[in-house]
Parts: sequence; structure tokens; C-alpha cells
Amino acid sequence: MKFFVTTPIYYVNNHPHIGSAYSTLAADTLARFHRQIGDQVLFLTGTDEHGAKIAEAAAKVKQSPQTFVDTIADDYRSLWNKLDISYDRFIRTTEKVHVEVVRDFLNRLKRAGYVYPGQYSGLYCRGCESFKRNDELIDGKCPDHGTVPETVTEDTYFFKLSIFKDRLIKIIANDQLAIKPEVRKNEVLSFLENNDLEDLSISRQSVGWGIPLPWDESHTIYVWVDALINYYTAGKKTGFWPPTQQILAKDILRFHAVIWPAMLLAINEELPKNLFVHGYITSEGKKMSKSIGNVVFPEEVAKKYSVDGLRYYLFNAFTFGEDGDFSDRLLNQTYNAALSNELGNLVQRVIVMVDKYYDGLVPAPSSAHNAALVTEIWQKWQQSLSSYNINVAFESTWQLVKLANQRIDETRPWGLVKEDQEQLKNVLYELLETLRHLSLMLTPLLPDAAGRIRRSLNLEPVYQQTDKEHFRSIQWGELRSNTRVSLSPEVLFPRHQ
Ligand code: ME8
Repeated sequence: MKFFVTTPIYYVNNHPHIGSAYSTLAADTLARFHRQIGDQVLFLTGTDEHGAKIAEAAAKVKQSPQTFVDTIADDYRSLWNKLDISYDRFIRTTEKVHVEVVRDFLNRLKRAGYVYPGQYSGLYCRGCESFKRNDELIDGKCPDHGTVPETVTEDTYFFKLSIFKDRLIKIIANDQLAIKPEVRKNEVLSFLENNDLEDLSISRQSVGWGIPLPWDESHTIYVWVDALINYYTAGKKTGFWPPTQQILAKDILRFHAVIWPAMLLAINEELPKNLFVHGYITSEGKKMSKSIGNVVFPEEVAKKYSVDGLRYYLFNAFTFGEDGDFSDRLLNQTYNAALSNELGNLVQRVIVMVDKYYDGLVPAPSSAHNAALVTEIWQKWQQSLSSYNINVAFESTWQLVKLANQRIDETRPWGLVKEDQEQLKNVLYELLETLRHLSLMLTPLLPDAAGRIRRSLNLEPVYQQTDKEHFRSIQWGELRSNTRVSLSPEVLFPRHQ
């Protein structure tokens, strides 16, 4: 099976923050999950580098737009490398190959009869890079950016978006383009049902920093049209088209659920299968945003709490789909409770006991273990990750962490040393085998911890495998007796004050 997952391509007007990292980490989790269960994966991310907003940001620091975008695009790439994001393709909209695909796409739209010249007059918000209707403004200002939009009147080319209204309603209502969660699907449907769709202005004469229209080079292509096509540039040439899963936040839902599918319908291309629309990470109640500046930098959080600490927090403190406020206090608490105390201690206790009682060699169990519960947890894990419920996958994995800790408390292996050697072997084997299962369940969720637990068990980290290998790996009893196990030199999750 092919799995093509995308993140939005981020504006390079400023450095990336936790919000950008949230979508990217979610896509990373899904990409790792699909590689683990044997799918062929294309994980796409990248940067959106054209348009008035970027040109303005470059001018502010007295740089040419190209020099400016090169620097910030490098920042994004370097952040994703620091966060160990397993992207397969990092696309930049200033790449030659993308520029060519965009020009070709626009020619196809025109040839198909969906483009006509005209004049546009409206209120343009640079933060959103889009025209706003009066009823979208609050006190005359853009609600997302708090700025007064500029009045723009100019010649433009239009895309006949309006004629796609009924087809869009149909494909969204019948889930040909499935939008999740349900509340977002209903939001788009109610927007489409209650408003006339206006044709879309797809070119700007007054913006120089963009891709020239192929048939009239005095215009540049509207930055959103250029940006949306990035998915097509990366997916079509590699044989992955259409996207299986597009991840985005609700700020850019209409672009992805209205303009984007209409553009694809117009050139007779297959539509993306699923849009997953998550909420905002807020800071003191306001959307964390590069334009507003109220940001937290993920590399700083990761330096203190590790990348896995950041992943755990983001997918447990926030319900995927809803808004949530970033809180340093909660991050600290969650990290200490779940990662240091529950998971970290579990690994430490088990390996130390094996070291002490069996010289670090996995003991042979003398009786079969009933693994029905583990099988059930595996089912929940697989179901939740297949339906993008990352928090539920964490919850089910933690069910196993908790069970293993309970098992230690109940069986008191240190007491069994003198009383019942056979039982000690059985319990320790069961705990070690549980750690192996945990390392696999954690592979897409907390990849670094998963790899370290596996190394403690003398096993290679898992990345890409076949479905058969996956199926085999999740059976009970795969851990070989007499394998040497050892603690990694650094504590898995050191406690923080
Ligand atoms: O909109 N909470 O780029 P962008 C959660 N270039 N997610 C957040 C967030 C927050 N506070 N802030 C940003 C653009 N995001 C366009 C996209 S795609 C063809 C073009 C994430 O840099 C979230 O995914 O403003 C949101 O949709 C995206 O970054 C917006 O990124």
C-alpha cells in the first residue's frame, strides 16, 4: 500500500515554532507507523516562499527575497533534522521543478476554459495572503492577525471557482474528500451551502516576488495557488498521487477543502483522500503565530525535555483536533509523571533485575503466557493510528506500561529470588517481552526512546519493514532466551525540577 502524507508548507516570513512543529510531528508519527506496518511512504513537507508577505519580511531586514528565503528555509530544515523528522521530501516553492509544474498546471486550467481576465477590488490581508470579505473582519481587522487589510484594485485573471460549488458539496458530503474531525466537515459544508462562491483572483500585478503567469508575465501567480500545487509537484512525479492524508490546522481549511479540490477537478486529477484538521496551540489564549510573535521554540523545549518529551506532551496534553494552551508547568508535570516515573523507571527496574539475577541474560520461561491482553492493545494501537488518533495510540501503549509496573508491584520479583526461581524466570521473561512490545508500539510515537529500549534488549531499531515482519514482530515470545540485555549509559528520561 502507498501512503502519501503531507504537512502544510510553512511560510518563511519567520522562524518555525511549536505550532509548525505540531503538524510536522503528527505527520512524522503517521509516516513512521505506515513504514512499520509495511507501507511505501512519501512524507512531504517544505516551505512556502513567494508572495507579498515574504517580500515584505525580506525588505524589513534589507535582504533580497532569495537570500532571505534561503536562510529561513535552512532554518526549517535544520529544525526538522534536530527533531528527527523522517520526511522523504522537503519541497521549496522556489525550486525550478516546482516552478515548471505550477506554470504547466496554470496552462492546463486555462486550456480547460476555467480562466478569464478581469479586475478585482477587495480587502487584502497579507498575514493570511488572501482577500477578506467584510463579514470576516472584526472591527475592520483580520481576526487572526489583528491588522487592517489593504484595499487592492487591479487587473487580474480569475479561476471559475464558483461553478464548482455543487460538485464540492457532493464530494465532501459523501467523503470522497473526507474531512476530519466531523465538526470541520460540517463547517465547510455549511460555508458552501450558505454562501455564493466567488471566482478566485489567481494573479497579482503588484506582487513581483512570485512565479510569472505563463501567458502574461506582467502578473505573478497568486501565492496560495502556487503553494497548493506543491503537493502535486512532489506526488505526481514519484507515482504517489493522490495524497492519502493531508494534515493542516483550521486556519487554512478553506484553501484545502474548497480552492484545492476545485483546482484538481478542473484539470481532471484525482483528489486527496483525507484532510485531517487539527486545532491551534495557543499561548495565553491566543493562536501561537509567527506574525503575532507569541511563540515557543521547539528546539528549546527539546533541549530540556528531549524530542520525545515534546512529542509526548503535544499528543497527550492536546486532543488532536482541538485547541490547547501551551503550558510549561504542565509539560514538566507530564514529563516527570509519564516518562520519568512510569516508562523510564519501568525499563530501568526490569533491566537491573535481569542484570542482578541472571547476569544480564534473558531467562527461559517455563510456562506459556496468556498474551490476549497484549493482542487487544495491539489492535487498539493499530486502529487508532490508522484513523489518525495519535492520543488514543498513546493511551493504549500506556495501558501496557501501567500493567507492567503493576505486575512488578504485585509479583515482587525480589521476593521470588529465594521463594520461587521458576516463577521469577517467568515474571522477568514476561516483563522483558513486554518491553520489546512497548519498544515496537513506541516506534512511531517516541522513536528515540523506542530505539534505546530496543538497544537495551540487544535489538535493532525498526524503521521500514514488510507487513510480514511486522506481523511476526507483534507475536508473543519473539524475544530469545539467553540474549544479553544491558542498560543504556544515559538514563532514558532524567527527572526535571
Ligand atoms: O498557512 N497551532 O503557512 P504557515 C497549531 N504557507 N498549528 C499551527 C499553529 C498553531 N499555533 N501555527 C501554525 C501557511 N500551525 C501556508 C500554507 S500549504 C499549501 C500553505 C501550523 O506558516 C498548522 O498546520 O502560516 C497551520 O495550518 C500551518 O502551520 C500554517 O503555517
